[in-house]
Formats: sequence, structure tokens, C-alpha cells
Amino acid sequence: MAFELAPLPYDPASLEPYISATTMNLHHDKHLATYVTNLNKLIDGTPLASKSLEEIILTAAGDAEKVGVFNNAGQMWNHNMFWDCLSAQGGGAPSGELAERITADFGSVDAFKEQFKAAALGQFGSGWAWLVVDKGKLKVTKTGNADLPLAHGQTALFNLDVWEHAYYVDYQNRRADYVQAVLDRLINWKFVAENLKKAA
Ligand code: MN3
Repeated sequence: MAFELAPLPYDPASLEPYISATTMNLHHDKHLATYVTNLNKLIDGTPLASKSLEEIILTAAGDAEKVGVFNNAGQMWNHNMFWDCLSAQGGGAPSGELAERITADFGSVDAFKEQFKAAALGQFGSGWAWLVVDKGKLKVTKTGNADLPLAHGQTALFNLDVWEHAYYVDYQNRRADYVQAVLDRLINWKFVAENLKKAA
């Protein structure tokens, strides 16, 4: 069965002024839609057509003949997570177990933010910055293009799209300002905490 483009989980204008409705609509209706369309074309009539998105990613990871499948499936997975990582009610500070784990593994929430910012800015070209669980510890990572923690045995808790299409309309070349706005105003700590619970 072909994959479908799920609607954005909120009003595309709700993240303004930090991310505009223009960016959200382009990002969802054009960029993500293209990944979904391409993935469906690539798997149509193949054994992958009956698999889950995660199974497709794990099958295609590291297979030179399935780079296109991996890229489009990875981008679909990454964006499905990304929308929920942002919230108009986001920002502020984490609480409960998530706050304790961040303090234990990074030293403080501010230290986590600094590491995350460095990863997001240090990703050369297109890619993603992540908060993951790796062998029981919280870790900040970055990946290029469509690559994702699932392909590296890690569990994703939070991601940030640092492809230019995610911020160029609103921030031009100022990736640092986009990352700062997300960490201060939009990060959906409630969703991150739910992901941590599921990872346990
Ligand atoms: Mn994107």
C-alpha cells in the first residue's frame, strides 16, 4: 500500500513569528510531499511495497543500490517526527525524568542546548541535528542529508531540520538564529519526554 502525506498536526501559522506559515506550507506541501511521491514510485511493485517505513529504512541502509529509497524513506520518517518536535506552546525548560536525564548526561539543560547548537551549526550542508538515546545515554548527534539515528542503532528523542528549506525564507543564511529560536521558543519538551518514556 502506498504511503500517504499526513497533514501537519497543527495550523501552519501557529509557529509564527519564529517559523512562518509560508515556510511550513512549502516544507510540508512541497518538500515532504515530493519525498512521499518519490518513495512510492521507487517501491511500487517491489517487495518493499508491503513493508513499514522503518523496515524499508533498515533494509535500504547501507545498500548502494537503494540509496534513493533510503533518502526518500529517511526524509519521510525525519519530517513526520520533526513536525511534532515543534509546538506553539514549546520552549522553556524540560521537567521530570527528562530534565534529570539531561542534567545527568550533559551537566545542565544549558549545556545540552550548547552541544545541540554546535551540532546543528557544525552540520556542513543539508542534514539534521538530534537528541538520541545511545546505549542508555542521552547524546547529541548530527546526520547528513536523510540519514537518521534508526540506521545507527540509536533511538531519536528530538530532531531539527537544518536543510536550508527549513529556514531560508525566514532567516536567510542565519542558521544560528533559527536554531536558537527553536531551542528557546518551539522545542516540544512534552513530545521529547514521551519519546524518552517509550525508549525505556
Ligand atoms: Mn525538511
